[in-house]
Amino acid sequence: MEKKKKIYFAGSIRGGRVDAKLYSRMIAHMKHMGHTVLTEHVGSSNLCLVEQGHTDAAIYLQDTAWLRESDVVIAECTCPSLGVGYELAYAEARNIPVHIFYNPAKCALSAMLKGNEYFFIHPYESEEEIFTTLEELLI
Ligand code: 6K6
Repeated sequence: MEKKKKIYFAGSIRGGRVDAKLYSRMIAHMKHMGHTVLTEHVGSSNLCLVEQGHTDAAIYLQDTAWLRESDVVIAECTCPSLGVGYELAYAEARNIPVHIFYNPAKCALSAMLKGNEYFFIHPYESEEEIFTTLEELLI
């Protein structure tokens, strides 16, 4: 029987919000599959308003707790982000599986991710490919 997963979705926030709508569609797709996405706010369109209520220390404590609780990390890394890079290394140190999506037409993924055999790397050309891959790996 299919196991519903707790997913930590990682995507750029202070690194830039150019792909925020894509994050939101990826999160909606994973929820539609019946999984729990612990970090839905990463796809939120009015982040500035929401961000005001949280201290950085509270964000760090909450996110690292969610990472430890997660079954898998799904990251969209086309827009580079220090926070996402940190989260990926944090997950690796705790043996949590990490899947990284990026569009090679728009960015050159860091060698620190691409060169690390621990990470499952998924280059894509179209958004449809992302959804197909998510369905294959989240069964
Ligand atoms: C609340 C709601 C939306 O935004 C907030 C406050 N900010 C953050 N809240 C939760 N997680 C955050 C916040 N800022 C960064 N992160 C985490 O770091 C997310 O899990 C992202 O995957 C990652 C983004 O890092 P930066 O360096 O691009 O900000």
